[in-house]
Amino acid sequence: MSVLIKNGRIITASADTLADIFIEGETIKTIGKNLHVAADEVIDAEGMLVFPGGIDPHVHLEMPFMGTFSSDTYETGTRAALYGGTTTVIDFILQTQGRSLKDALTEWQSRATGNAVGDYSFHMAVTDFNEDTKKEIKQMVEEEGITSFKTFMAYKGALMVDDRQMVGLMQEVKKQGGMVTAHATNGDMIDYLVAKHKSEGKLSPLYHYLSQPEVTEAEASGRFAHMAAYTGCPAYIVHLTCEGALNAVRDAGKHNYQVFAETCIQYLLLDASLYEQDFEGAKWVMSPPLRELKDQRALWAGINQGLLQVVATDHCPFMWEQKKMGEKDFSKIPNGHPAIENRIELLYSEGVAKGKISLNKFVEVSSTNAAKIFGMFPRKGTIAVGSDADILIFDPNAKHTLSAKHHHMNVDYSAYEGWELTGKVKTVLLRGKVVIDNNHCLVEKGNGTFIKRNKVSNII
Ligand code: DUC
Ligand code: ZN
Ligand code: ZN
Ligand code: ZN
Repeated sequence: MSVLIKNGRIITASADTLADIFIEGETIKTIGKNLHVAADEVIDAEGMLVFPGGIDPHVHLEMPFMGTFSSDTYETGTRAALYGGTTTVIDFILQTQGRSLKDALTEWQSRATGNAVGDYSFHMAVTDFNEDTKKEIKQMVEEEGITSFKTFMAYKGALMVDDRQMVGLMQEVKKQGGMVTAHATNGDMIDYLVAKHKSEGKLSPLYHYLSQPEVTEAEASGRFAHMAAYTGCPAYIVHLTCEGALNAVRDAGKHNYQVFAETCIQYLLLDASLYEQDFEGAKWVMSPPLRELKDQRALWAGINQGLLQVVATDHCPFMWEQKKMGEKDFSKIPNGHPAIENRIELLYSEGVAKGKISLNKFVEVSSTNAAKIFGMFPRKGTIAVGSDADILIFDPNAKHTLSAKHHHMNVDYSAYEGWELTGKVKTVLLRGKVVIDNNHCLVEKGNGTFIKRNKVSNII
């Protein structure tokens, strides 16, 4: 099977070229002007932008969490990702305390294998680092292609690791050529504030926000960055939301150490005023919570200064009925919001079309940097000869409105209901196959494959 994409404006992290792309099988064969080659399928991309397929390195599909499961399965979640121009996602395996990493991997494989529609990979969340787990790190890196290890510095009792475990994990992961990532918030401080608010009868979603003030994230981000610098372990902060945490990343640079960091689309676009309504605010109850306008400004600046390399989603959807588990107590609202399908279009519309980031930066933070940081480059994350033909053909002028009425995520509300966007996904190719065309999905579950990742390098 061969495909020729003609006349598109190809944007990568470093180039902007009018050219044709010839694809044979799953990979890109030739890129050049006015290619005269016979192809089974010809796509005219005149007037369109042609991007590498999006990579969302932070999603939670069918995740057991807070007494329930996030509502998108591998099938619905990766399909919705494709509709939104994201061809590869990285999900999180959660080790249960007392269980092996291998056991957890087997559980996640049973949910993903044969069900994913788009490509996927796994991070391993280590929640219990001990002598047994330590021995498994090498196997994960060398045999399973799982090279990033996630830690939670909050959610004490279920997921949180203490600093003793963190430093031990960092030393081992560095030795094996991997990366440690962190949900960097101070779990003890948060637990104290949650208990205090509850004892005062303050139970609405607003108190979820007020229990996780900026300092809880700034402090933990700084602590994590210092432990990374001390151990020399490649490190990455997930879902960074605020100016204080950004300054912790900046501070690492002052110690001549680079800590990679990701923000998520919601922290760039939404703010904490959404919690000032009754239970409706539960739609945006996530951890860390939405912040202030000054934090949004800091995050856009952080992207342009290269301090934040990735814009992900932390996609972790729950049905409204599930959110209602916390109707009488904010601490029981399952944390998370749906965005896997909306990330690319939101970032283009609110970032590129509104002049906040360049087209090249858009590609960097939506695809290329995640591929580089997490060991998938140049197979994924760029448009180049030999790379997987994961391609997003995007109409920069199409206007449309986001709504739960027509999204494809398995969740009954939209966190962006009624948002009017400029720029829309038109056609998506995954490994050379057209998977989305004008809002139709052309492939079934089982189309997605697991992507083994390489050891992590410290260069991007
Ligand atoms: N935060 C969320 O909002 N959901 C999933 C896990 C997390 O850390
Ligand atoms: Zn998190
Ligand atoms: Zn310092
Ligand atoms: Zn998460």
